[in-house]
Amino acid sequence: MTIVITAFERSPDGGKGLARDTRVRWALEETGQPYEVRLVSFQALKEPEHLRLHPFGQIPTYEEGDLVLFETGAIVLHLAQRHPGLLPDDDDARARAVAWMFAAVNTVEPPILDLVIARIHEGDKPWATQRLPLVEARVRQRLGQLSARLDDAQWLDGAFSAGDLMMASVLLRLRASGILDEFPNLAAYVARGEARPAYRRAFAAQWAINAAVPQAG
Ligand code: GTB
Repeated sequence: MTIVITAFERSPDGGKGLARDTRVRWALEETGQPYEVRLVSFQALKEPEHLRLHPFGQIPTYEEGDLVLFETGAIVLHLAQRHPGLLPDDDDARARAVAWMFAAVNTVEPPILDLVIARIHEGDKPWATQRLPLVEARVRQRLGQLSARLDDAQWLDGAFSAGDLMMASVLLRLRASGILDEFPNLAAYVARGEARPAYRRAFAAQWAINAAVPQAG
């Protein structure tokens, strides 16, 4: 059954791999699943045809026969449960890998998204200079905790898992801020993720779409 995902027709990041289809592509590559991509414009995201797939009018979506999924955590978990490569065999280790997936999207990603909002979308507000340090402090607190847990390990809990895939994907969004580099073990962790052949294929696939399209101002 052909797997079809959706991605931005024109990603605002110009192909830096920061839009969330990249993590789904990465999981598809890690698990060796061929897939097709349907490109969607910002306008089409909010039209009924897309809203039937994604109630919030976003990318990515995932279609596999009659199964339609949204939310990257759920899509990556689905792939990891159905195919070898992203979850350990041992039940307890599997549960811990899933816990790291949730930690990525539920504990680490929110302050990072706050920072993106504070810098990009609220940067011109009169209160932005007061809020930004508070938001940055919350990001640093989470990264400090994660950095302490990772210590000098390669991955968060033994072998590379869907938990690492999600965590590295979430942390990637921070690189432009410079904050990731304040935590050398986390910067190296993300770089290890990016060096994986599956990530490189995923990145190249989205780059091929976005780098070919002239970006708006
Ligand atoms: N929780 C959902 C998930 O994990 O699947 C969040 C999905 C989501 O935020 N999708 C975004 C979207 O469709 C794209 S990834 N936004 C359009 C809309 O809401 O109307 C977020 C994103 C967008 C752009 C960049 N960038 O340019 O760097 C990075 C990330």
